[in-house]
Amino acid sequence: MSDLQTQYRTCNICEAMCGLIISHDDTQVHSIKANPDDPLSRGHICPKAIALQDFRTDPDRVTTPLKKVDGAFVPISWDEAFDYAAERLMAVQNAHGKDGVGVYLGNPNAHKFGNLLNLPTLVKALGTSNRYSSATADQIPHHVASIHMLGHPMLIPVPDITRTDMMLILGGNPVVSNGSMMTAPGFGKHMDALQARGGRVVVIDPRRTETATRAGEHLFIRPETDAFLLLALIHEIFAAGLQDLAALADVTDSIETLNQAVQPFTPELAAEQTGIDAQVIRDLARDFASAKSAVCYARMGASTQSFGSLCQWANNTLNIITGNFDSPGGAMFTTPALDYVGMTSRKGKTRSYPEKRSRVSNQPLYNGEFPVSVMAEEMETPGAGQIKALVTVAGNPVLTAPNGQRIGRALGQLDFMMSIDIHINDTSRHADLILPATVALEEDVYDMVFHSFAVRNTAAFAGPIFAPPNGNPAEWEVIARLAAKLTGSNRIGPSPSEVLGMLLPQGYHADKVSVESLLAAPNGSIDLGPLVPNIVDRLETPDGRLNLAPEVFLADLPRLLDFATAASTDFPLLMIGRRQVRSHNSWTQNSPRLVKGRNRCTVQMNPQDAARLKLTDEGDALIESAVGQVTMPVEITDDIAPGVISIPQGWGQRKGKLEAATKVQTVSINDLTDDSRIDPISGNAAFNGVPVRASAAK
Ligand SMILES: Nc1nc2c(c(=O)[nH]1)N[C@H]1C(S)=C(S)[C@@H](COP(=O)(O)OP(=O)(O)OC[C@H]3O[C@@H](n4cnc5c(=O)[nH]c(N)nc54)[C@H](O)[C@@H]3O)O[C@H]1N2
Ligand SMILES: Nc1nc2c(c(=O)[nH]1)N[C@H]1C(S)=C(S)[C@@H](COP(=O)(O)OP(=O)(O)OC[C@H]3O[C@@H](n4cnc5c(=O)[nH]c(N)nc54)[C@H](O)[C@@H]3O)O[C@H]1N2
Ligand code: SF4
Ligand SMILES: [Mo]
Repeated sequence: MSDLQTQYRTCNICEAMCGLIISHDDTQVHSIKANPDDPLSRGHICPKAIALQDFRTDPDRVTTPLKKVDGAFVPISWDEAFDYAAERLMAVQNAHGKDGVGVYLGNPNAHKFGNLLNLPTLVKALGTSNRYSSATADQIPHHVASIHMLGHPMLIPVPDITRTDMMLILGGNPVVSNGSMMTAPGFGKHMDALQARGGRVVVIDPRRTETATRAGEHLFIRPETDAFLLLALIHEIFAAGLQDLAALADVTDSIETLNQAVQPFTPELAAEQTGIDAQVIRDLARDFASAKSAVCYARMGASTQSFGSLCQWANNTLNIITGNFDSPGGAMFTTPALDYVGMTSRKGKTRSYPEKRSRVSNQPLYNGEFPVSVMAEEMETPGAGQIKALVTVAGNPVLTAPNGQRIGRALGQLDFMMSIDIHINDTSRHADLILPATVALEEDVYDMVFHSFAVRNTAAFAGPIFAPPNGNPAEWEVIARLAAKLTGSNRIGPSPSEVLGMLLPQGYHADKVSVESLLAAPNGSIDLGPLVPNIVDRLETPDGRLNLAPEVFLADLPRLLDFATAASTDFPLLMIGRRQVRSHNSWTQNSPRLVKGRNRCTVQMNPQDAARLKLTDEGDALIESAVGQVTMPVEITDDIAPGVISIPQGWGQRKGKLEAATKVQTVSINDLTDDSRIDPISGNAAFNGVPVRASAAK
């Protein structure tokens, strides 16, 4: 055994960026522990971080390029692999035009700065407009609200949870997810501290979540009706004359237009739609507006639904009109060491949105990407611009996109498909070529994205601990070499750490933060302090002002007013999703230490519904939607509202080489979600509120 060494490192599985202390020798990890002195995570860790070592040694990991020959994958050399990729992709583009090749980028890319720096070069080399990512399964409503109100998609307000006196959480479960568009490791402890200083947390969710239980205050809401609630809160604040723009009064436009627009959204209407009592809504509005500071935070449940964009607009608006925007204890903006907004400033530029519309069903394109919901139809529908080949990088849309089975069928019809992935998963198994990727401990780590959404400004960088297997290149280099091959060049750009060295001097903390100072930081991380007010100088709208009532949202209000919650007779239940502490999306389930124990892929159902449907905890239920069906164990609990069922996301790995390490077959929620259900403003998938029916499985 070689000498033991210690590395301070950020976990890059989820958005929380927990500080870790990793003890290792040259060949293996000895321990992975929480870093109590990390200025952001302050000793928080979750079981997934321990599994970082498993992803490296996973026996099912792809460690050489694999080419499909007569239906079976055979190892080939890197040179052969790049030649084969370029030959087949170019053949498709020669026959069908540039758009004949589609590209899908999955969630792990957002956590790997080498990928983020090099993927734009690959996408440019492909020259296709058929671009997709997991972002439209996740968060486009947040970007759309920021674009129209603040002028830049990445000016995302973050709840200042360390100073707030009241927090309203809609459709997020940060005790489990550790926050999203809100990097808040150890959220539960933040919540405890908030309550200990006399503050309140109110959780609004169709499920009494782990966050709701710890918060103490919880209100059940009927799925997809959050916009009614948020607009009623705004309505009530105007009615009580409690609106106050505070420091933003001089830069904010259209408050009277907003007041007029929310007139129809009374607490009584909201009560009818949401199931929350009108007086409770009135009290909540007054408490929120009169709290010393308060912040409303709406996430997945409120953004991946049919009114996702309206929710995010109303969420910002509620914070703004109560003086809780860009002010301590409210929703604030980070000043990150690597300033992505500054690097991509839109100041003084006028753009029209959506940037484009999709070929088959006319859905909007934001941030250069079409909704993943239309990817299947773009592969299936003949004509100029049809996708005939696909490149996926760190993605698994067969399990993670709505109506995943349809995507699987469409992948089977392609002329060519290739994936860069660590696994032969439910998506990459359709590929003709798989290129292996390096995993976290084999790479540099600097978080380019999530420092921008963090509840405190910090910066951390660490290098690789282990060499990749078989002398493989780092993933950034695989991406860069593929791009170079496609453009007939043999040069690739500088390494990610070199690029970081060039970008940090342009950021907010150039005096303190450089690659060298980060590597020398005693805890592996530099503390850059609490969030500070800054938005007035940073507004990126063409006129430099904050718009409270963009037309795109006002024009969607009639659709909300028409929304009928009357359950369909064929599909009387509403399905929502959930996340679990010991899994991350669809890919950590191959770590035995994360999946051991009972099968967690259960359908949660209220006792009233179970009794009516004659379902018990011992039996399985058949769940059917307009697009598919699954059979799964039932978990009866009054933590879920009557009329609603919850199924966890990320399961359903097929039996075979890469089955979930559980001994039972699990199911994919996305065999049930419907790709025709989207938020029309943003194109984001509406995963929540899917009409379904349940019965005892035969
Ligand atoms: N019904 C429902 N569906 C959902 C959601 C939901 O709440 N409900 N959530 C949505 C959300 S928020 C998201 S972000 C998406 C995620 O959707 P995806 O990004 O499509 O899925 P992931 O499971 O994150 O899969 C990532 C893939 O990356 C591979 N991988 C892991 N690490 C690496 C690496 O370092 N390099 C490479 N090249 N590959 C790697 C894994 O093998 C896996 O195949 O799912 C969405 N789908
Ligand atoms: N452990 C773990 N952590 C993760 C992930 C993971 O897979 N596992 N994934 C990461 C990713 S990619 C993301 S994007 C984040 C997401 O982080 P969160 O936004 O916290 O996501 P969820 O835990 O899915 O929480 C969504 C909540 O919305 C509720 N909900 C559903 N429909 C509605 C509705 O109509 N209205 C309201 N008010 N609530 C509703 C659900 O019951 C659920 O509690 O988590 C990240 N962190
Ligand atoms: S919460 Fe878990 S997975 Fe997320 S960064 Fe922290 S340790 Fe990693
Ligand atoms: Mo996500």
